[in-house]
Amino acid sequence: LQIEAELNRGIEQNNFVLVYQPQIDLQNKALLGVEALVRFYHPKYGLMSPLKFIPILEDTGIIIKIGEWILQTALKQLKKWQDEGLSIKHVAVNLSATQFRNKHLLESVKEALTMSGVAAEYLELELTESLLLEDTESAVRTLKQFKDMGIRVTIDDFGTGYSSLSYLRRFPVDSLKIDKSFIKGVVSEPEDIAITVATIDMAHALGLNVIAEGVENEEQRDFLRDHGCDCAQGYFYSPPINHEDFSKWATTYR
Ligand code: G
Ligand code: G
Ligand code: MN
Ligand code: NA
Repeated sequence: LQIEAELNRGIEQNNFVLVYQPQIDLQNKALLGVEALVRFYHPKYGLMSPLKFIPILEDTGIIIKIGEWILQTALKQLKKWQDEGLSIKHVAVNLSATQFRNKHLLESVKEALTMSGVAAEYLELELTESLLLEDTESAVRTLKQFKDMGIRVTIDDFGTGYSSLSYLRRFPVDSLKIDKSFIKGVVSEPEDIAITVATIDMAHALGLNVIAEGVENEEQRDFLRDHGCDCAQGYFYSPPINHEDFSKWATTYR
């Protein structure tokens, strides 16, 4: 209950911050986009992982309010970077199940775009596979509305959920993000290699982009690039960092 109250006050107390991680085009090495990830600094206990506090935000419904703050903050930051002349093609924002099911989702996304002055094509939403499979009919409807608005959608943590190919065909999404658990063994474990290569080929056969997350070294980067993966994200390039550090990173990258 205490933690609930603290999370609930988190925006006003400036205890939530966003950190940003670059996404790199594997074929030309250019900075392509950035993923925004939320952090919570507990007034007493310090930094808390989203793995701990997102479930609490979800169960209490506080995620709706925080989710709107996350979207608005990420889009405003992208606008600043674009005004500073940084070439960033999109900001990716994670949506959780409660947000995705909320009937005001579309409205609040539109509002965040309007408030920030960012065009819809610069926003990418990351949704997990399992979230989409909860109610496929309504998921398809919501995804179509995003598509009509020009917003792009990525299936996050791909491969860890149910991964039905027939559903994948029905979802109007733009890209798949291969989960970091497969990238970990992508140069050494035959199963991870097989799954990663198959995912890249399948995504391309369906006209989708593929991004790999959790890229930590040159060997993984080279393997993914040589197997046609479009984009990469991970500690090899940069961990998630605050906006000031990201500005510095981006101006010195390359
Ligand atoms: O950022 P990591 O750095 O620790 O994130 C852990 C988990 O929390 C990931 O599964 C990630 O998708 C999720 N997460 C991080 N930021 C957000 C966010 O802004 N919204 C939602 N819904 N999930 C997030
Ligand atoms: O939203 P998603 O589930 O994709 O969250 C990404 C998670 O992966 C975050 O917790 C982020 O901090 C973490 N992450 C980002 N890059 C790396 C990496 O190179 N290695 C590992 N192990 N984790 C990473
Ligand atoms: Mn993500
Ligand atoms: Na992921």
